[in-house]
Amino acid sequence: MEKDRLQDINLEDFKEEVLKAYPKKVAKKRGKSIVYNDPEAIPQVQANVRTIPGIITQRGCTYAGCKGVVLGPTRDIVNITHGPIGCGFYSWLTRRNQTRPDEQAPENFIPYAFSTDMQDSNIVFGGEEKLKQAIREAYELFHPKAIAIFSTCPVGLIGDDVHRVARHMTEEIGNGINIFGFSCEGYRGVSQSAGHHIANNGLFEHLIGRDDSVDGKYKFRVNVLGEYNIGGDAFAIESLFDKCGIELVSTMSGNSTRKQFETAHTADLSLVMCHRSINYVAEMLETAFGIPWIKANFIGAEATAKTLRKMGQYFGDQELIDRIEKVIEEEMISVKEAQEKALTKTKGKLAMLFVGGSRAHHYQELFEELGMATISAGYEFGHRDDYEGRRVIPTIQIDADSRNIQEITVTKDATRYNPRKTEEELKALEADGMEFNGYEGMMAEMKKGTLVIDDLSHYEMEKLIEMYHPDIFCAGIKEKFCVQKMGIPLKQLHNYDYGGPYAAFEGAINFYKDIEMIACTSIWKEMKAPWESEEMVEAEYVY
Ligand code: CFM
Repeated sequence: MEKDRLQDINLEDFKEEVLKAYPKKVAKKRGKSIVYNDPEAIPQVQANVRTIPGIITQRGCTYAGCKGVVLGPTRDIVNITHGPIGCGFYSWLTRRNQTRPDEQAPENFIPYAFSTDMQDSNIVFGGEEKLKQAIREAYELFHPKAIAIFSTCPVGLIGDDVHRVARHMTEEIGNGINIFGFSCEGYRGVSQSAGHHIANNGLFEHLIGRDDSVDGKYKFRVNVLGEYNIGGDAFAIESLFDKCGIELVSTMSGNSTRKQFETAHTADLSLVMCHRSINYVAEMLETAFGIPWIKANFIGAEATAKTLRKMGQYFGDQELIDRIEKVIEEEMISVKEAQEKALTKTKGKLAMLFVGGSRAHHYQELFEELGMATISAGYEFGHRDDYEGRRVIPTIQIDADSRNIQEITVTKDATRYNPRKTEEELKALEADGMEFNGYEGMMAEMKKGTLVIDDLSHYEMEKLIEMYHPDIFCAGIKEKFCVQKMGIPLKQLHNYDYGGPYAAFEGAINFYKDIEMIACTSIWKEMKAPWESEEMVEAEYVY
């Protein structure tokens, strides 16, 4: 019966139907972001452009991408928001990025929200003095090794110079403290994506490559970039690496410390989980220090096995390869057991995923393992390369919004540039099927005819649900209760609601169980929104 349902679905009507409601010009623009996929001849999708005013978007701001996403998960850097209190408050802890202090870095500032709490008078007379005072206060209270300052919209509007304040306070405090600022005003880009880029530049300029010490326990040493330890994902990955005998030098930035950033250049391979938020750092590490990078995915049991095998192949050490195979074999026993149990209920169900800039792709793997079809997916702020693959990068138009972000020039480090593999070794690995510096994007792996929608609007989301009744909708807190009032369960794929980890083998098992519970209960059919069960007075506007 479920199979029939999939065949009955006619996604072809969607685009025309949804665009009808928009004014002509808006419909024309939105139309370019709504495409039908063909993995053989991937169509162009409009992405990373401004949201049309008046449309309710899922997106966040540039400050959120810089402070909340990239620097936020680091535990021993004091992150001060220079701005009104709301910006600091709403970027505080809601993402569920976890951390585990240890002897090397016992400090943990994640539970605190540091803000300059700007008032009207600071807007009129300037806020730099207040910022200096906040830094002094934070230092006196906590004696951190590093302090980062994040600019919110008013900071850019009134012209406070956070970089000058950072330099001034580094000198005033001394003691080897590292203070640096980010010009990541909320409006600086079209979404959080600009904030990622600004944060990546800052990591490189102020942290990466400052400490050459190597004190790991294993000889195979890697970075995992774009892994933010939501719900403990990075913990799951690290314990898996431990079983294989692989050293995690740095996660950027889940459960990270200042030292991890500073020693990242001592690793021999970078694995890129979230391509969108951190591909710039991967490239910089390669250019400056000679560390190759590959796209990795630890979401999904098969994807995890594939990534581990790629690591074995890269290092080319038979002992490591054997150990990896043994770990996969052992882990797969409980994975298969959990998968088979879930499959009896989940098979044939339909999913839609609208999340950020990478998870709408990665989680399709897990749904596939559950026998569920993803009929529609999209990113909030992905770029064309996240959809169509990195090969389209040279054809992406640079617009005024992208020019707003500082471009930094990275060159070979004079003393520490050390190509980890020779040209010949890289070529041989490539001939063996290994892909360096590559990402195929979401669309290459989605079925023909599925709907890909960038920067989904609230109206489009309601239409999707009304027309196709998916069994589960994956998005975030802004969408959650609207969708559930329509009788469809929503799984938050940003903070995982209360669940996780979902990465690696252990995470896959958790996901199977959670999705079986959420998507296969009949309770949602009993759900009646107030407007469905109560009498309503309807009226029309009279102009
Ligand atoms: Fe990367 Fe992320 Fe994501 Fe992202 Fe995010 Fe996130 Fe996300 Mo929310 S860094 S792009 S800016 S994987 S916070 S951990 S879940 S939108 S899909």
